[in-house]
Amino acid sequence: MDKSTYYITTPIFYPNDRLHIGHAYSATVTDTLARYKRLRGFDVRFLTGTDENAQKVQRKAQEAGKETLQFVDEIVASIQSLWRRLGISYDDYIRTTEPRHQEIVQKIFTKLQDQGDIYLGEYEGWYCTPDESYWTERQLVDGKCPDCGREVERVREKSYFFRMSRYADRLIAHYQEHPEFIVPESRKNEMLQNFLLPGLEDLCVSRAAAGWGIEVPGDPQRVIYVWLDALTNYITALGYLSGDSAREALMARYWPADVHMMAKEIVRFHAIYWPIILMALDLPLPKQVVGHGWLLMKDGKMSKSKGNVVDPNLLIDRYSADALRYFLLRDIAFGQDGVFTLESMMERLNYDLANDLGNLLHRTLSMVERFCGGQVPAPGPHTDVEERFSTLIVDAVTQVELALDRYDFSGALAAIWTIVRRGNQYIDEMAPWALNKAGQTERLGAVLYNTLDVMRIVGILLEPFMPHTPARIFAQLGLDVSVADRRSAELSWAAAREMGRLPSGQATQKVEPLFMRLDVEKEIAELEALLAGEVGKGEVGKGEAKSAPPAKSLEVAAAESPKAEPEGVTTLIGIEDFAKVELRVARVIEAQKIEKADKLLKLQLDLGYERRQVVSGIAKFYTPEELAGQLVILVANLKPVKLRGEASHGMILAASVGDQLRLATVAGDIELGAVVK
Ligand code: ME8
Repeated sequence: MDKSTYYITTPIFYPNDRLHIGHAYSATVTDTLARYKRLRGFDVRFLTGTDENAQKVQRKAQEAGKETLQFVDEIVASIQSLWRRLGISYDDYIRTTEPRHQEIVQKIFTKLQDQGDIYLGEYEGWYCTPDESYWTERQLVDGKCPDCGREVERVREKSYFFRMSRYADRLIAHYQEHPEFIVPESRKNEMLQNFLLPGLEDLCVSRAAAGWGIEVPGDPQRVIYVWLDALTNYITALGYLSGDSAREALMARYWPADVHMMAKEIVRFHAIYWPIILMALDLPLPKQVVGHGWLLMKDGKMSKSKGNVVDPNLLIDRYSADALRYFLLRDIAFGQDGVFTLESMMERLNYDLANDLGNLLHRTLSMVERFCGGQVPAPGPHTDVEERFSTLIVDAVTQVELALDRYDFSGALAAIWTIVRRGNQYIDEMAPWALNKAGQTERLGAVLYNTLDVMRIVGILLEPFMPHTPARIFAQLGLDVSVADRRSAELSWAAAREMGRLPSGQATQKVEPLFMRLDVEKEIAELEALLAGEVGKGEVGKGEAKSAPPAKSLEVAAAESPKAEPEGVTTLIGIEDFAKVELRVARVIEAQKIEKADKLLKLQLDLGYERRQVVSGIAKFYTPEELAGQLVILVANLKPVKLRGEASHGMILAASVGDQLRLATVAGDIELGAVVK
């Protein structure tokens, strides 16, 4: 039986400057879906590319004093190199300057003209060059572009128009019959209210030629409007109308697209104009148009003069592509805007990757080396504990699948992390070091086998999100990576549900940390210096592309960002500020006095997945004996400090008024390490 196909696309990006982490986010979510579908056995086609015929690209080349195509070639090379480094597994990269695209766009234009969908008229109105968008007087907001708020240019020229109005009713009916067409659904209402219901105006589909762009067939005075040209990339890349049967077979196999992925500002073009163009061409419509949120900076817009443009290459150099991908996918709630901060990235890398994931593999392998001579031990019979663990894994895999079906990347990773955290707890509870001491060799082997096996499962589940890390995990588990490449049975997606599929007897590899723990303060200082350096470089370099206008989305964010509160007033914080504080439930294992510090107690805390020492100023209110066994709430992501020579990794919460103090705790039973929010 033929495999089901899955055709997914990113927007084609304007090559007018190097891409930033917002673009990297878009490519990463698309890639994650493509990889996931491949693992699930789909015949996947993943398309990305560049939208090169835009006027603003030509203007940027002129500013840089370069011939347009040469300018574009250089940027395209930088984009392709970034995608390679980030592990973006596209099957095809389309450049709209390629003949395979340009010739077909002209054929499409002629076909639409012959059918009477395109006619010659006169355009009088406004044009936003940064957005490459036409606007009517009525649509402008305070005389500016309603999308990005920038200046618009008055245009009056003979132009070709597309009779959009012909298809508006069919499009509205399509929305009704296919409620899943636009994700999230709120955007559908926006399309209906703002564009379709008030009456769709005919779209101007040409510009006066200025030496760049695709010529209107038979009219060298004009070029085809860049959005008409750009949108068709999704089918020209599949050989539509190419006359080449091998290439047209791609069209037959993959069209209609399953998902067009993009950020919210261009949903309008994909949910209105693109379906109408397809209707006019008598082609089926894509199954889904998915608009994600924007990646914003803490101080609003990303601009080189502010020194806050984040080049993904810098983060890949320092932390690896997988670390960047993990952060983007885990930290941003899909569909919503997310604020990028170096602090939150460092925290994710330290807590989730170095502590939780890295530690699980590291401590297990170290014990296998110490107790089992560096060989994967034999599995033993499951006890109730393993049965429960196995149920947790099956549930988590289901959660990952459900989450990915609704584009909830963060939720999918959180589900994988329930396995990782349980793995660490399992080690704590089973205490292999004690089994070793007690000479319970078989049980010891079984426990370590299970933990290694859990790493196999985690490795499989991580593949769509972090394409480089699983191979490293598998290699350390002694699995031949070439076997992993061939997707052997124990590394298939289905095998992630089954404990006990790891072969035993093979030698594990030397312990090599997956992710390094970072000194947050030092990292941030160094990164800020590096980012500032990047700005300098861009501005000084003669003949270099001048700094880009800030990404539109980031500019809008600045305009919308709330003003600072006046001093002396309780500062309201957003949920994103609160979310920075990681509160967790911990149990006090023991408390001790600190010599010559009568206010301080040194506490050993159990967080389920790790032990911590915290120094707390509660000696006047609690005795060490009273504290032992208490459940407390720990601020788990506080920078470590030294108090009276003792390291303190966090702070426990207490309520205090006057000379009273009471520890904050949680009512009832809850797993150690549980997040308080
Ligand atoms: O619009 N956060 O190209 P473009 C998240 N050529 N995603 C972001 C982002 C941010 N801050 N900034 C950019 C175009 N993006 C047209 C598309 S498609 C036929 C033509 C991502 O270079 C996001 O996917 O301006 C957004 O939709 C896209 O880049 C816009 O890229």
